[in-house]
Amino acid sequence: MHDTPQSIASLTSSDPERTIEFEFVRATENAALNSLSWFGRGEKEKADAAACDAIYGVFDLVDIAGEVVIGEGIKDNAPGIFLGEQLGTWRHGSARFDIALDPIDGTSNIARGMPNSISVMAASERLPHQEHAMKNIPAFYSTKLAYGPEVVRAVEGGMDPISLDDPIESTLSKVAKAQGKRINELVVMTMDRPRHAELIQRIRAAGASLRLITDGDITAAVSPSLPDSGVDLYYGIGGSPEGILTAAAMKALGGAMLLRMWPRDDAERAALLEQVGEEELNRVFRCEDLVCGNSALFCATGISDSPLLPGVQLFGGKAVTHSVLMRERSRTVRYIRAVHDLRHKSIHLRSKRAESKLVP
Ligand code: VTB
Repeated sequence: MHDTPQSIASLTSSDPERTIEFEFVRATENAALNSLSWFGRGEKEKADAAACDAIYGVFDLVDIAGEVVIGEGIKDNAPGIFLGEQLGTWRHGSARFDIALDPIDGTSNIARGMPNSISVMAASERLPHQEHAMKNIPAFYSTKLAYGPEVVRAVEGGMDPISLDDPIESTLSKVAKAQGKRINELVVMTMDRPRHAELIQRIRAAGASLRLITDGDITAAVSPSLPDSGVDLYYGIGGSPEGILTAAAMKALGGAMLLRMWPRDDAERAALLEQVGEEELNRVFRCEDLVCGNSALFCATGISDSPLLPGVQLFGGKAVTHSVLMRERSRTVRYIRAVHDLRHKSIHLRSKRAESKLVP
């Protein structure tokens, strides 16, 4: 049977992600390009503000009804696009999406001119009966354990499940077995933080290699699910909002992540107990609990090099960006390399409510 114009229209209306997904690439590309002039300048707030301005600017022109359910601000007091804000024109009939974003994951890296920074967004269609399509985890930090599709398949095939309650040594054995490797061939990624001192020491004692990063645990947690990243496991305590963005990517890549809130101190524990109760505080969330249903879209553009994406390259009046766009429904993972001619390129900024040149 051939498609008719009606069937194409109905495909689009039953799956609005198909048409709007490319606007997300435009948004993260523009955020990366607009923040680039702050690279290495020690002004992380200014880089972040430039990225936000560009993302707002793109969505001011897009017909969706997007609500930011995971935004910035809670964690680092930065300028940002906050929880509850609306993105898109909200024109009558626009598709309703929950949006999670981190205009720059790794702002400190940008400020210091270091690798591992991306602009990242995720979205999930909110259906009429749903209160939310994405979960808001109120803790500042969560423990996250992320592994790739081979391990997922091994568990489906009968291997003991991976558990956040297992000692790290036994998790390493399971991951090694699932991947047909020895423990000393495994590479584990985590953030270099004092709170990980014991974890780091035990991973090394077990014989696995560590790749320590300073910041940016979305790319780190996604790495084990990418075929050529050279990373087998991500484990560590990092920002909770980053966990939701990671979950959207994992659903499209077929990997998995376990996440549990990690209160920083007794005061935060008490506040969380009051807010969500003990069961929820101790609950281990899976990606499908964090991003519900089968609508998950994840999009990122590299600002500086990371295991997920190369950073922006500038030469001869051109900027080259590398983005990844993926959706759970199709499981298509697109890598999009774009060449921007800076003499012609303009981006729409919220602050100017107009198209603006990147270079004066
Ligand atoms: C984490 C990590 C982020 O900041 O939130 C980290 O998830 C903050 O941890 O990717 P610290 O408070 O220990 O610095 C990032 O690395 C960047 O936002």
